[in-house]
Amino acid sequence: MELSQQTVAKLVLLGEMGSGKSSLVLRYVKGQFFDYQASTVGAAFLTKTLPELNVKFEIWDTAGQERYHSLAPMYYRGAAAAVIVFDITSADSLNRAKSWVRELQRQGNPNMIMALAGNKADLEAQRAVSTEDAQAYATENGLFFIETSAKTAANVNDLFQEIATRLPKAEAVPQAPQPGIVLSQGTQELAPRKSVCC
Ligand SMILES: Nc1nc2c(ncn2[C@@H]2O[C@H](COP(=O)(O)OP(=O)(O)OP(=O)(O)O)[C@@H](O)[C@H]2O)c(=O)[nH]1
Ligand SMILES: [Mg+2]
Repeated sequence: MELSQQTVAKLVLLGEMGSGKSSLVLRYVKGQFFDYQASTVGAAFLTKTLPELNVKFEIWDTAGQERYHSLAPMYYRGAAAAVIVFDITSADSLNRAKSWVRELQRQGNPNMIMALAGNKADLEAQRAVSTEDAQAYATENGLFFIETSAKTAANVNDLFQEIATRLPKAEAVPQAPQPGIVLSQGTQELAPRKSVCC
């Protein structure tokens, strides 16, 4: 890939209903926050370009409510990232986040960068998940972890910026061998990978 070529990366937000997925995206893309943010139906699509890193994010903000799930973005196999969001005031929301992580690990996209965002960090008095516990879980599972507040904007830019800086590196790493395919050392896969999906 030419170094000058723009990296277009799909980024999907997953997590329990009300954890703040839409609020994080809205804060990041538009610099806005609403105390009464409408629950997402299906999925919302937004883009954000980072000229300094030559990255364009195509952001899929999914619905936390099961009946509205739109999972298509998860199955994309190119440069991609997933932000799994939980609410630091809800231990249940961390459990839901963990089940999303397991699902993504099962998908096994070697290009996917996964981040765990502990959102609503402004609600320290109601905290139900300790930073240490969430960090330990993230480290065990190879996730990048950060606590955010869509309300105060704390760490919101950093979350997406960190993902953006990891993208080119993720692309440069040789792809993990798929079952049934043996890649000898030093050999590059030249043929485009065929996708069975979308
Ligand atoms: N205090 C505080 N409230 C937040 C924060 N982020 C989101 N909220 C509030 O939490 C509620 C839910 O936020 P949403 O962004 O709609 O959550 P969501 O994950 O998109 O929810 P679904 O679309 O239903 O899956 C809204 O009332 C937001 O104002 C935050 O960082 N701090
Ligand atoms: Mg939403």
